[in-house]
Amino acid sequence: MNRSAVNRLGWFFSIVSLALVANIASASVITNIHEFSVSPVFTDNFSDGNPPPSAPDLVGGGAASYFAPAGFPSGAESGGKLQLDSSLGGPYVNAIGDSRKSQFATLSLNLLSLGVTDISGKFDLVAPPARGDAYGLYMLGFGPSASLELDFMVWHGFDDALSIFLVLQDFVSHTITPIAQAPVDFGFAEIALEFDVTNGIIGSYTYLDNNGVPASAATVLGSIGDIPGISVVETGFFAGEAVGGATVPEPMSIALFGIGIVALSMFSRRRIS
Ligand SMILES: [Ca+2]
Repeated sequence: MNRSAVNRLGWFFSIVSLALVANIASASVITNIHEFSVSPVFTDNFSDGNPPPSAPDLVGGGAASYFAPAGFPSGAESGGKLQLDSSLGGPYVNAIGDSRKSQFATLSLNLLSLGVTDISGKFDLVAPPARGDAYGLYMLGFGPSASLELDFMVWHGFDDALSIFLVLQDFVSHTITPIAQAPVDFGFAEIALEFDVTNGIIGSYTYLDNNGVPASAATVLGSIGDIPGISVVETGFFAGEAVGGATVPEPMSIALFGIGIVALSMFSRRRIS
């Protein structure tokens, strides 16, 4: 296995895995994703009954596939929705080594080579049930000098606050950096999460009605510049839960946030598309 493959495996086994403090009550996160779009090359409407790793072809007919190591059970994709259930996922650790259980699907494409401008997902807007639970989108960056995961998610925090949360995990420096956070309005049926990658990476969200039609204006949550040393960028969606046993105390998580913010300041801007 070459170094690149090792790096990628490291990524996949540490994916979507945010957990920071003690007193974790594990609970499965269950929601539906209705659409996953990587504009302008790919859209999955989850309408053919074949869950990931099966994927629609790219626009123009090129083959695409998901990397979904835990798989999805038959029947998970039904009626134009794919059910995400963290309890069916595998065990992983996050950038600071806390245990997570996540079900996810990564679109196995190098976005850098495809002129991608926008990545979005539409989800049923449910409350992640327990501390450390989340669902949403992520982007992965691989390179000789960086191993990064940007998570954009509906998050049940360790202070019990429910929020829309943009977070950067660095698996080289072992830091987790919060980028931006906003309260969730559960008065809507669905939420669209979107990464605009045309100039740095901008995360925005839009509330939707139960037909997936926008019911609010798009709101920019936060942004980061592009990151040097990244040679491959992939993206996907997930549901994940914290697994009991983590013992990092609350003040430690605050200290780690501070370290992460210092790490972030070292990034320079670079277009990824
Ligand atoms: Ca399908």
